[in-house]
Amino acid sequence: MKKIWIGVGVVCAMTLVSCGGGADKTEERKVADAGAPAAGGAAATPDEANGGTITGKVVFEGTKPTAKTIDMSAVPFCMRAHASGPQKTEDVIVNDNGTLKYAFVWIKSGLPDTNWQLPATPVMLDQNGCMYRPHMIGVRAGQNIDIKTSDATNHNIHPQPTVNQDWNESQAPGSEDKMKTFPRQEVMIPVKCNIHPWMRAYIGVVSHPFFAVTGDDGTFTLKGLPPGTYTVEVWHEKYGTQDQTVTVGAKESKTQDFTIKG
Ligand SMILES: [Cu+2]
Repeated sequence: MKKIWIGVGVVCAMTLVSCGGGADKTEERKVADAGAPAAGGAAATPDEANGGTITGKVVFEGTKPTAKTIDMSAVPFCMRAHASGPQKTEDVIVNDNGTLKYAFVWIKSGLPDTNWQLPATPVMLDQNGCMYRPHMIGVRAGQNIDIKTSDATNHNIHPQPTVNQDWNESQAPGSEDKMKTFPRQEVMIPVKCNIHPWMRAYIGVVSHPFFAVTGDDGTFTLKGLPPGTYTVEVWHEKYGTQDQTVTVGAKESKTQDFTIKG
């Protein structure tokens, strides 16, 4: 426990913006305890029948950036994997309906202090065609991440957290999956591969179940929220973060869209 406190102190010293006030320190403290088992009492699950819902979409505004072709020519295996069409960059994907893909939406603050049940199933992260699939995942603090490789070439998985512990492991073709967890909330952990510099994934680690990654329609739904006032944050790897305050009652559904300017 003492070790965790020292760790939080260091993080606060380095990120003065997010750790300036007393309220933020309380938040950091909760964050530090996110993965710890609760002392007694059954773990809660979101009450989807009686809870509130926050839904919306992440709209992109501006000139749509053009995805670039990734140059994999240095590694013939990787290039052959995309023989039918070159792989494009995934840092900004604007969907056909004008929304953003791979935006991470989560409840940043406002939730009661609850011991939320951890899902038993892991979240999959594959290395396929020398790309991380999918590009972004959301996972609970303490939940397993099943890291697999579908490729006949060596990879190296190198998450670069600032709140959790850094690690760096190679994965050879045909080797068994790696089960990994991050014990502490952290939005966001970039993941690189030391062998293939273009490989990038993002793992959002959250201490509760209310988060989503936008897909091809750019929408998100956070269901089963206890009635309350929440800070909902969207995180995007290129456009940063945006917060909105949303109050939701029991069985109430609120729509809160985000507009990200390109
Ligand atoms: Cu790789």
